[in-house]
Amino acid sequence: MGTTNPSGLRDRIPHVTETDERHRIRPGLAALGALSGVLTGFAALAVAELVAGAVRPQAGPVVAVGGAAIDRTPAAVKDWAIRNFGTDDKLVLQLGILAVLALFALLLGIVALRFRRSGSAGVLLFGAVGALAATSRPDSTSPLDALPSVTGAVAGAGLLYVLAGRLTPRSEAAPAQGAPLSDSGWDRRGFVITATAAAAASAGAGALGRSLSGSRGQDAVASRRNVVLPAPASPAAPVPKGAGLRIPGVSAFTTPNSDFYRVDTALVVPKVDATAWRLRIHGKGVRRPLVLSFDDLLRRELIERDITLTCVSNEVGGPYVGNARWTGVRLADLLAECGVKPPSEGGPADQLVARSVDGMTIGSPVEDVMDGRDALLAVGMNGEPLPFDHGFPVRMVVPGLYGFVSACKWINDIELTTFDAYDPYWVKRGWARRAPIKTESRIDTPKPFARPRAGTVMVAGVAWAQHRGIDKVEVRIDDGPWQEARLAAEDTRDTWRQWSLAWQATKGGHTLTVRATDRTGQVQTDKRTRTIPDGASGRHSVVVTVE
Ligand SMILES: Nc1nc2c(c(=O)[nH]1)N[C@H]1C(S)=C(S)[C@@H](COP(=O)(O)O)O[C@H]1N2
Ligand SMILES: [Mo]
Repeated sequence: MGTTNPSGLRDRIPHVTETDERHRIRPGLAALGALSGVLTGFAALAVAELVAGAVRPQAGPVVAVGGAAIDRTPAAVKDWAIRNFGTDDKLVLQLGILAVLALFALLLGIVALRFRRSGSAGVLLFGAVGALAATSRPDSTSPLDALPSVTGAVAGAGLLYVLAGRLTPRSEAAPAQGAPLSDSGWDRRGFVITATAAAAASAGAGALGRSLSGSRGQDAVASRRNVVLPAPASPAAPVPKGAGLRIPGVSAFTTPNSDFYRVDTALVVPKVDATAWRLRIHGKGVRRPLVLSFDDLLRRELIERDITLTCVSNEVGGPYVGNARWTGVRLADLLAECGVKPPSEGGPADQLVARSVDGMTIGSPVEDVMDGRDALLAVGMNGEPLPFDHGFPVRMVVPGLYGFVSACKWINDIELTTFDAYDPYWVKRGWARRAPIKTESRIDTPKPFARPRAGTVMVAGVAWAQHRGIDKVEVRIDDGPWQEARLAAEDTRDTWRQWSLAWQATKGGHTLTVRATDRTGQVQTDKRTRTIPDGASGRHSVVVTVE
């Protein structure tokens, strides 16, 4: 056979100029190389998915690399993604990762035509990246998390090696043909068989992996189904009849769980088995550290409260705010039992850091949590156990604080520390250490660029200033005077409040602007700020054309 290099070609010296016809890759062949590459990528991901289904769904390369990407995304980009893709941001990210992978796989497939081993080595390199990402995720507890990426890459590398072999001339000892890297001389039948078999096997492996991943959460699903929430010792008063104005287009007063906004960094929603769940409370000034089971929590006195949650990434006029009836344990009581004192009573810890099963860390002021407000370890949302998306089995909810400094989902650890000693996840990424919710209001109807008929037009929406309460809402048409809106009945000062104004609309273009005043007398500022670092401020305006 003479001396052949790994690609099955005669010794080839890279710096020799490419005038030699033998070394040109015909477009048709390049396309087949690209196809091998894409098949390789597909096979590698499918095998990785299958192994991840057996090991841990979160250890799959796309989820792991996606998670690592989310953690490294600058605050401004994350905000941009939330703004433009909303809750689809995660889907967009994963599609982006797949697109990049497909592109590189395609290139590796072409490279492998000439440098067979390099092509396979490239695949292994991608596997190494996936393995590194998987094992360095905060929720990774075992080096086994590298397995999906490693096995996937090995399978892919092998497949590419074989496919590239089929595409290169079977025998270099046929010099009479000049053996160009062309459509001739390759193992057409072998390629088609291998490629088809690989594609079919990959599809099967991928599907099996998916169903394995899907069925892995069964214990958690069963544990959620078995939860019976005890009646709260301190139920919430019924929502006042007048709290919902029943004006079409205005958000429901109580947001149904299925409509509740979701913001988190989890590409795979953690499925926690409540029967195995434990919460640890420890740290500075904790005289009696505690480990609680889910049943321990349910046996305690439960309270039920309406609390409106808001995300710091909510733009003025944005959708990331929702109101639910939460059931849970009063966090301050639990902390007091552990011997924790707030800073105002000489306690050494001023920051409570909540950790979740997926490695999120969220820091809240101990003073706020213990100042008498209804800070909860919530187990129920609108009368049912927390949905998985919203933190099953247990999450925190603190009235008056943005979610990123209070509302840890899938919580499993509470550490008392100081703001000086520790910066949690979002703070490390440029967000504020402390972030009370800003007084805000939103016009829900009419919608921007609506074309209502001249006459009476209902302008209505919601306003919130959690834990201070809404005192007044005013609407301005164009540059006219501020007109006081009718306020719906208040549920509690921890909830949002609906408002409406019957506007005598005249033909033409108009700008509607709203502002709220909270119970401290603070008027919603017209000073526009970005969401970073501690929440957007400014006033919501809607432009309409009256016909
Ligand atoms: N474990 C975990 N908890 C989390 C987050 C997260 O990314 N991971 N995001 C927080 C943020 S920024 C907000 S606004 C609320 C949103 O809660 P929701 O998704 O139930 O609406 O959850 C908070 N709790
Ligand atoms: Mo948030």
